[in-house]
Amino acid sequence: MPDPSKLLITVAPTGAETSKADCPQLPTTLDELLETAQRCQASGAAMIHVHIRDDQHRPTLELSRLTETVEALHENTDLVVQLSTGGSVHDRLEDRLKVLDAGPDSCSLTMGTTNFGDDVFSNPWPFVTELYQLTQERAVVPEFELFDLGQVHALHRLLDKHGLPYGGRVHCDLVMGVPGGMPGTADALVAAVNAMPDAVTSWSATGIGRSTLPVALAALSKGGHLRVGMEDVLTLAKGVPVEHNSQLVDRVVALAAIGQRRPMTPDETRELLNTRR
Ligand code: KMH
Ligand code: ZN
Repeated sequence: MPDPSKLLITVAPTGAETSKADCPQLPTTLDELLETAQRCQASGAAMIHVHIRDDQHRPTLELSRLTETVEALHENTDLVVQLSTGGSVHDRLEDRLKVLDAGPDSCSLTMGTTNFGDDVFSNPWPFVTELYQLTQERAVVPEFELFDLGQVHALHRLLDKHGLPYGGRVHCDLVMGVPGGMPGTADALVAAVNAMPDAVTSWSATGIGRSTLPVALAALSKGGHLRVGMEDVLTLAKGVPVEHNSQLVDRVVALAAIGQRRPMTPDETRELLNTRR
């Protein structure tokens, strides 16, 4: 039984949506990613959700770069390494399936197609089931990304048909406040958590943009874990840019302390998620 006073903090430092030109402090090179990862770990993060960039700072799923990134994160940090299989809205489904070849501990797995601002984040059902079965074969622990209530329902369907993930734990992340998905409100969070399958063993939440604080506070109140980072929010307050991902980790560590919750270590997270040793 996991200790309810412990808080898993996942940092999502880069994402695929923000350009380096618009945000020079966004970690886009491997050196910048490692520096961010180390500082965020020191601040209290235990898992890192990784999107990588090419030499021109554009999102890429190039396998050799992904593999090098996973190895470098393992060598230079203790963090649980979760690769994004969502990539950018422009990535091909076949390239997103190949992400698992890079050998991450965990990967994101989005439970359905979502309007994503003016774009479409495509996750057709056959792709979801193929990726899920691949995670089972490759011993990679999926984190189910839930952008709306319908995707919570889809998780019931997936688990009913294809069984539990590798390791037997079911970990979800509510991604809230995306234009096209569920709003980043306490009401939506409670509805989504209450609709989750009984098999869910842990969940975190993240609120995009201005919803980051309401979602973090609601998740803490409801006993959930947190994801923070510049993938999801670029300001600390109106007109105050995030200069480093560790500021976002520090802020939720402080919020959690008020609620008498302490950051979970990477090893405790490996136990929680039952990742491959
Ligand atoms: N960049 C978004 C289109 C994931 O990492 O799995 C998808 C995303 C979700 O960020
Ligand atoms: Zn992502």
